[in-house]
Amino acid sequence: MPKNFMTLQRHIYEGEKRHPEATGELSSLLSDLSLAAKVISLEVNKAGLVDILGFTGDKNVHGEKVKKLDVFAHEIMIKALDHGGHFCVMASEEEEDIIHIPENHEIGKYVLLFDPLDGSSNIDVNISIGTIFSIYRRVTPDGEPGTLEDCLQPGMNQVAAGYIVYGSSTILVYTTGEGVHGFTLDPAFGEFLLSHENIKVPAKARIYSLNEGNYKYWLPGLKKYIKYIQDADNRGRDPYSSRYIGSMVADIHRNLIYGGIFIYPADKRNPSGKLRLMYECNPMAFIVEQAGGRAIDGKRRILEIQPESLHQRVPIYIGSPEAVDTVEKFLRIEDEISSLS
Ligand code: P6P
Repeated sequence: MPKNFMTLQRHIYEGEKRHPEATGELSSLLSDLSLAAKVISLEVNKAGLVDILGFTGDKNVHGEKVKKLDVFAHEIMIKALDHGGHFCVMASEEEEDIIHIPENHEIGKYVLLFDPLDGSSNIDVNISIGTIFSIYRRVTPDGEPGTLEDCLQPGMNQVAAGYIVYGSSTILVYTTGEGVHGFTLDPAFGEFLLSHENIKVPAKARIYSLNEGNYKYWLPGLKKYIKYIQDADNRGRDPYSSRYIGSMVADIHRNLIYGGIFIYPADKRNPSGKLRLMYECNPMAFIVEQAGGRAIDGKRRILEIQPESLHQRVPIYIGSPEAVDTVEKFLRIEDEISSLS
């Protein structure tokens, strides 16, 4: 039996009670999100059993056309969230354009951006994957359908953000700007129970996470930083451990708990990196900052970037504050050197 039987719903509700002006709407929409998470978790965890492969075209044991799991997760998120009257508009990694609320549904005051299943290429080899969500208050007049302007807000405007990691257990981690809290799904009765209260990322990193296969494309500042952290002698302490499973949510979740830095850098091939600002980097940056960490694109705080397009990519260096401070120095020195040449 868990030590304190605090469910996600009760935790959100108690958080809102501390704000007399709260309408309870955020509690309700986060509860709807947790329902979507339970359904996706069920599907992800049985994918290997009922032939739900990573690619379309196959039929499962019921003879139904198999959807890619990320398409399935995308559809579940919309079905669970488009009729609660909370949102005026949505945006998904799986959809090029913004997603309007159906005409016969009430239009709400919030905006939802999400990556329904990040890292889904890992599902066929049983590596943890995740859902990421980011929530804003709308900036256009209430009652009207939401617009792209409602979506393209800087990350500092987020009112809530979170992720669900489908791994050895299913964990939902969220923040509404009052700390970061983690809930583990008890499949026995389908409740998310508080398991990680007020998560704080260790100031010092023990782990560094990036794809070292891209070494030849890295810029000089990053090469020097990685060499520096690998060379333990100059720091009088044990070298870092390298951990990278190619699933952003799982890599950042581990580093959040143990202390570490996750990097998807700008490099010679991808000057804007690979990861998406609106529904990957912004929500993870809000969470990590709320846990005492830092998140930059190499020069700027991720949360201060003014978005230009829905699916824009940004480089990201995120995690333990001391590690991000150090890599920032290496990048800045290199910038200064290259500006002199
Ligand atoms: P690479 C998964 O495809 C993803 O979007 C992130 O979850 C992950 O961190 C990154 O891409 C891995 O990319 O180029 O190292 O395989």
